[in-house]
Amino acid sequence: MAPESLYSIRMRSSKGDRHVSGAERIVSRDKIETVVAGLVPRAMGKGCAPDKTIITIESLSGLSLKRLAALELVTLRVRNVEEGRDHASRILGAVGVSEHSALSAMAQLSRGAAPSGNSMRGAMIMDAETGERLEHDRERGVRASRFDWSEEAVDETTKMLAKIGLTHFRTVEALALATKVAHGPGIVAELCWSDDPDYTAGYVASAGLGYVRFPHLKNAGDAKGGRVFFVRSKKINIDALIRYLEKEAALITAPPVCRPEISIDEYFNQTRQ
Ligand code: WAQ
Ligand code: MG
Repeated sequence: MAPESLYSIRMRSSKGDRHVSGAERIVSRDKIETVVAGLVPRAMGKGCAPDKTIITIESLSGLSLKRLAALELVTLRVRNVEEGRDHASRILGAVGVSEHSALSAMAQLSRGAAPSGNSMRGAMIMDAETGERLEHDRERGVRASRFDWSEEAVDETTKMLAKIGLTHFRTVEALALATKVAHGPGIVAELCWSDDPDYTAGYVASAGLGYVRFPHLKNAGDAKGGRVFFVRSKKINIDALIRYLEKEAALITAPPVCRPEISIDEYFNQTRQ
């Protein structure tokens, strides 16, 4: 579908200055009412009732729209957080994120990467080599926005993920976000784990690696989470990257190749072939 007939719908709910929930959709004109109606219970239904919810409906007419195939998805078998983070750091290393940067990113996510000590609303942007933080606002970070699955691709993806036991909405949403981010100008890789205390899985992703999931990147009960976008800062225009992440629309139009759960050794053996 041409961008002329598509709309970006964004929902954000908050209580005081605390972010409660958010959602991103890109849909055709005839789906707007249904999609908005579906976002309202999502905003209001959280444990913590928001005092303000903003829903934006924006035409993508005249704006650029990238069509992308979802990153290939694989889950790495890990027994605990230590193993998860250790393997995540090794995989980041394979695409050029220095050990120093990977460890610093993980330490900051664990601590709460915002200066206030909370989790950020958006992501850190970090130099893959030096670990220097480059985002302009360290409290908020950079929010990837204006992305979604096409209708056909999301149905197919949901079925494929269910077949390998992945039924949580977080996986489908994170895969779309990671696919958009991985195609950003100057992105080396992404690292993420949730700030939901009950959700321990996380991932590292890049255009070359695909989406590599880890069942444990943090301990259950821990409410500190976040995202880090690693970049090659000497080579990139940071403002162009932020514009891509926040403003340019991306529609994920093809489902991922889904691989069964494997060990780190199998992972490295397979990728070497
Ligand atoms: N752009 C940049 N950063 C974001 C965005 C965004 N649109 N949304 C959230 N973040 C940051 C923010 O710091 C959050 O605290 C953090 O990421 C985590 O967000 O099974 O659910 O929505 O494969 O809690 C990953 C594993 C789940 C999924 C990630 O993230 C799987 C997740 P959450
Ligand atoms: Mg969250």
